Amino acid sequence: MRRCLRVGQGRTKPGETSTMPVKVSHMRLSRYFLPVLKETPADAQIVSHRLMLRAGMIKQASAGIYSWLPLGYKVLRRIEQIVHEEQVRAGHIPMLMPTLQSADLWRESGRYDDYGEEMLRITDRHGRDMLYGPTNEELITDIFRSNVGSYKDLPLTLYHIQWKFRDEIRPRFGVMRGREFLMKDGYNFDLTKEDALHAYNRHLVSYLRTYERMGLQAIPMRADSGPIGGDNTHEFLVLAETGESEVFYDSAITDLRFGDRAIDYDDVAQCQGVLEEFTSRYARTDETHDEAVFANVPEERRRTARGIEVGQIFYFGTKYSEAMGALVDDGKGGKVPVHMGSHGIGVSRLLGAIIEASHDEKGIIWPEGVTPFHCGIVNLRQGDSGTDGACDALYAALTARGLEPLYDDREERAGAKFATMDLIGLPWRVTVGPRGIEKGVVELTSRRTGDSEEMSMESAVDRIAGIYSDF
Ligand code: 5CA
Repeated sequence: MRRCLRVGQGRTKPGETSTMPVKVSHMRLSRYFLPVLKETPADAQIVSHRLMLRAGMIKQASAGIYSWLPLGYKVLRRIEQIVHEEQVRAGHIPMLMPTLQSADLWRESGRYDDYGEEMLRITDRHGRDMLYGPTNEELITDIFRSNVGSYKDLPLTLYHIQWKFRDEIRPRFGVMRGREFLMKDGYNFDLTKEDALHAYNRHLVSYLRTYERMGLQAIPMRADSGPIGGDNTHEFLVLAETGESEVFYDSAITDLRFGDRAIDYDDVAQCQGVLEEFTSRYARTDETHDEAVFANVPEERRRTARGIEVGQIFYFGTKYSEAMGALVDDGKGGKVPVHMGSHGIGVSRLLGAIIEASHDEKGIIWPEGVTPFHCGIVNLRQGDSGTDGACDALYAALTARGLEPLYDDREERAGAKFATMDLIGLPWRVTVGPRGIEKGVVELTSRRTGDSEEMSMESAVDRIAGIYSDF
């Protein structure tokens, strides 16, 4: 192995500072691990699943359980990063809870028996009942009740991004309906119902921002709360023919954008205003659809479609805090159960949803916000000192601007290199060929429009850096 570090090599002795430079390995396709498939996998029914397999992003380990290969892992991390940034911006606090939980907590809430076959139950060597968490209301309520006893510590919203397991009867569509999947789940604790509804609104606003940063339009729709409980809940749906949910909405809602408007997450009225703006039009999943109310929407705006659920927010009051004794001193001499809600984002499902919303017959088209690499570099004549040197210089100039290019330096035909770039969907490609070098230009191509433009290498770097300065 070329770059294998032998044991002891490069180690720093106690008291010594390391002088070994850390060399960031060039992202060259010849050294990367991108196992693209030539054939279309026969068992994948929807385009996002097919493209994720073909682009070497995931590999099924067993039904509904996937390994995340380097390219898929990179996008997963980008999505996770956006979720973190928007949660922290909203004032929510990151933490991490384990995947395996004790059944005892779930017996306290009464959900150990209610959850049914979807819960993966495990017995440890001491005969204790454990489970692989499908969600974390019980665990977080236990953390809360052990550590918080006063209204003075409220409001509090904690969240984590962790793997979940639901033993879905029919895992399908790749990461879209997995058994093991990555979820962001957040939990708010508030003294009053009003405060908890503000937390609900804050989540709604932060989710609008989160999905838009990923290039998605996700519409909040009135939904059913299922095993989580409570009456107040919205699902966020991305419209797509392959979506698993049937949805009914007023088409006027698709004109709404959150955009880059300023938001103060402590401003109760402002957050409530955003909720009203985005939920006053008719938009419901089939679980809560009401034909009589839908009939009030002007006929030309009534739409029935399918959607992918990429998130859900819940306010469920004191359901868990009462069952599990999560009480706080209310400042008036009494002890009251806290008002709670939980708020989920389907982090791994989002990869599928983004691809369903953004692809063409050649492959994926990543929105700039989540792309695994900022651009591709295609060398049309590998081994030619002119093009090789230009590609190295381009690579260095892009990385110096904080960008991450993927350089296709393989000894392949131009057609094969273009096909790979189109399949993996990097939004921008710079093509470097001998004729361009003679003229002092490279070619910059947009994956989305297919438009190409010749320009100097410096201009191409400036252009790409400019595009990403907004993300
Ligand atoms: N405790 C609440 C909120 S934290 C909860 O579990 N909500 S949930 O059931 O709606 O899940 C949150 C999100 O996880 C869903 O909106 C969906 O996007 C994603 N999700 C749920 N089940 C799966 C699955 N089997 N595969 C992939 N993603 C899933």
